[in-house]
Amino acid sequence: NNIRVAILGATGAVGTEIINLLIERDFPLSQLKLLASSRSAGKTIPFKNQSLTIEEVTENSFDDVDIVLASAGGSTSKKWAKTIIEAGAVMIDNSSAFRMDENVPLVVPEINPQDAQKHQGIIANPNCTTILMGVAIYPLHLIKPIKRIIVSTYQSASGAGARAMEEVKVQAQGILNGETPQPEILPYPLAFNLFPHNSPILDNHYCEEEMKMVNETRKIFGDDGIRISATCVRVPVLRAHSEAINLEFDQPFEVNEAKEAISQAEGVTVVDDWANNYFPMPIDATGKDDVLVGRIRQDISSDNNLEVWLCGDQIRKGAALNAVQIAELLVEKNWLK
Ligand code: A2P
Ligand code: 11C
Repeated sequence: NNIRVAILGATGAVGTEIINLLIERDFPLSQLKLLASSRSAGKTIPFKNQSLTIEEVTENSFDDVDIVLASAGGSTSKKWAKTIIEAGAVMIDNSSAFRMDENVPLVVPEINPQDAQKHQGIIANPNCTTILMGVAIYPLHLIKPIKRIIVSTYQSASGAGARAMEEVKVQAQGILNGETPQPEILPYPLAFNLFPHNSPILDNHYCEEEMKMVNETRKIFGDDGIRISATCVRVPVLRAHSEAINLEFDQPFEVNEAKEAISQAEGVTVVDDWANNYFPMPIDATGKDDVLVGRIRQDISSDNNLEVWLCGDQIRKGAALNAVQIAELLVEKNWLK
């Protein structure tokens, strides 16, 4: 065990899960440094049979580190990227800060592991909705190229961070007690409600989250020609995202062949029980590494289209797990430098 890792944002929803995954997957650590803001400095977090102290991130935090797993938001990633690279570490960044930078590989290990080798100090972890969709549909794209994707998402509170998850729980309890919800982290009450995704609206009337699905999917698949339209919605689920996806090919795709291809793929479990109307649900996806995929069916309105439904743990495969898999890939292939 010889890899020195730092987690930037170690107290957050994703950071906490990264710590669990490093233990669970027996990552070859020689040192683990937990970094966050001054708000958390001095707090302790249990790690195996020790207790690790959270440190405030400073100029010298990365001097003795090989890999930085960053999940403290885009501005924190931008602030520290140069320091991390100059210290000789590789930053695996969960934020959107560098994803579309042409010098930064955007990697889902089940799809484009080879891109990680080209890094110049930063590798970006894609947006959660993009990762979950990608692992589910890439096996089909390999057989018959996908021409167009229409996707609607049902995104959990976890995508907005640990404090948003807490807000929904407290809100639900309050509403049951007859109180009027006063949201602080999310823009509107989410308990017993839903709303179009809370990321900024762009000039084309899509929100940032929707355009991430468009641009990031094209970059990961290495195919700028795929036409994609997304509608992203925040729903009162704690930590797994769901997606309804319509895929268009330039010829019919036989449903059984599609189901077989998805079931053979890494990182995916098919849950497709028509007899019992039992398909992927967020409660079943929560805490699981695999993306659950089902309701794979012919689109009755178009011969060349399939419908697919999925649920995936937003914090695990959607963020922390994908980042840890990238770290494992770098170690395994000796691509750290
Ligand atoms: P802190 O707990 O000290 O605020 P989440 O996405 O769940 O909201 O988590 C965000 C993570 O990013 C937390 O670990 C948080 O630490 C960390 N963080 C936020 N702002 C900064 C900052 N300016 N510098 C370092 N870490 C930060
Ligand atoms: C959400 N996917 O569920 C978002 C959060 O680009 O990493 C993460 C945004 C990002 O709200």
